[in-house]
Amino acid sequence: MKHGIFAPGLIAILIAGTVFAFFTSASANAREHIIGQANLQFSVPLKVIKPGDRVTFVNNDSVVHNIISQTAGLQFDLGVFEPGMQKSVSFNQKNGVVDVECTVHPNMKLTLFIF
Ligand SMILES: [Cu+2]
Repeated sequence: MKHGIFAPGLIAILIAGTVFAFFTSASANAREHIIGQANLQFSVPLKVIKPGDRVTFVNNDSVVHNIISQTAGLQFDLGVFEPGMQKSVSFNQKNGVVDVECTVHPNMKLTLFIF
């Protein structure tokens, strides 16, 4: 009956490996861009990225942020995140100009150019 005990774990490992392989192959050429938030501003006002790239937002402030985009077709909402936390968003195979803002701090603006 050892087989019965180990099978679920083995299946889980196989599934995890397959998922990992899928994501690593899909993002083989993708880059990660780190954009900080400090003093209630993004670390850069604009950034050029490529389709498939990922942007990681790092909260270096002492207050929460909630970073969003309402740009048609390129919307995202990272939700409220605490000082010291980071959240990422991937832009999958789509060109565009993304207006990024913070719902907590209306003066925080960032423009992402994806092409
Ligand atoms: Cu904010």
